[in-house]
Amino acid sequence: MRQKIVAGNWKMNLNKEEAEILASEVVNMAKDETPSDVKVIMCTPFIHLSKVKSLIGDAANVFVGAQNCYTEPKGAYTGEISAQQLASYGIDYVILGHSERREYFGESNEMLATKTDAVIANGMLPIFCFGEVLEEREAGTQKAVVEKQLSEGIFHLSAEDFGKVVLAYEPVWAIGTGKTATSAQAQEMHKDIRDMIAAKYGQEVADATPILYGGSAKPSNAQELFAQPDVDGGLIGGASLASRDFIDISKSY
Ligand code: 3PY
Repeated sequence: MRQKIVAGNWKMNLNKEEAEILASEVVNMAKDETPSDVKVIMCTPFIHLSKVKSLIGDAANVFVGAQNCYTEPKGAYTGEISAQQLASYGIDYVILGHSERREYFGESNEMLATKTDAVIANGMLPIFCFGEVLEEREAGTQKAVVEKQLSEGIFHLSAEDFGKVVLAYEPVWAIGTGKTATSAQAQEMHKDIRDMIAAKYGQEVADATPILYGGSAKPSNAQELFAQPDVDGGLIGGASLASRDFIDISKSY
């Protein structure tokens, strides 16, 4: 049985008060309503992490994640936050390689490989994002694109470390566009990804790797997506900013 995960990517949203209200609501609702075998993760802007962590308290199925970290542990890198610093706050997960970071901040697969190492070396778990852009899908090259992102970004890991990674397939054409991949398109790619993992690490590791779908997932499509055999959960953008929607998604298995 693979871990079921619903992770919210708040992106650059919410002020202090809004963040505290949302996190408190999510924690209370997740305790009462989310099935105990589903992990709920809130990936917040850096400034909210510590407070959200304290609001989670002893809730057993709720976790906190960052949305990025820097490659280096410390030093003269004005404005950056290291994996080491995040770990010192007890942060559980770190999103790496979201398409917005790849596109707006020029993050390469090589840089993401270093960030992945830093996250794992500091005892946290990476949520590694990847996916093709519209032109690549239209050209039918999506599988090759994804394979390159995985081989250059995380296939350098040992099997033991790879076992700590959560994958998030996010077709870029479905992010912030309101377009979602059909459940059949998601399943096809998730199965291909699992086959790539099996070819590299063996079937047992592939069968144990959680692969989330990301890209305009919401309460109205989560059930169909999560019903696919190789879709283990979601990385949720806009719908994670509304506690009711987010928790409904966590109940969509
Ligand atoms: C989206 O759902 O749009 C996302 O980018 C999730 O990370």
